[in-house]
Amino acid sequence: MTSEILQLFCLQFAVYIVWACPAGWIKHGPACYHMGPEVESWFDGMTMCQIHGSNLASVLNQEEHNFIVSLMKQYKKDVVWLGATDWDNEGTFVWEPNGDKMNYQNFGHGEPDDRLNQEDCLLIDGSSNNHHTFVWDDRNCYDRNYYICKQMDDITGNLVG
Ligand SMILES: [Ca+2]
Ligand SMILES: [Ca+2]
Repeated sequence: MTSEILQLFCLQFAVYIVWACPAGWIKHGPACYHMGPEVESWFDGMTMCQIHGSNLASVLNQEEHNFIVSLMKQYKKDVVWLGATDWDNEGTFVWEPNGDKMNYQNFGHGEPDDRLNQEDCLLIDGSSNNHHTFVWDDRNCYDRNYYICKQMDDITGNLVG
């Protein structure tokens, strides 16, 4: 084995053994997820995630959406804040805190509707008492809902996001 290959092997092994999710977090793909145990405003949810080295979760594709929905079902949390707002530009949701553009969306029919001109924060709504079945909706950021944090694997440079 050349030293180059050996180095690569060691690096991969180091990444493998070092990267584990904190206790209480669930590993999926390149990230760790944690369902907030209490309802919070969007702001307080984001703060709690950040205190724990993460952000409110971004959802980058259908597979990740499906995974988070599976966690919502598992933990019996019908309505869960995600990490996006249209605070900067009404009607254009971006992933916070970096303002990353959305390349994937899964809004329910008629959403986002900015109801009463007061809905700037994103959640997944799985409530059984309306027409929303695990699709995205904008809500008042001060509403209190469950929330999900997402911590990226920082070893490969995808730092917290
Ligand atoms: Ca809005
Ligand atoms: Ca709405």
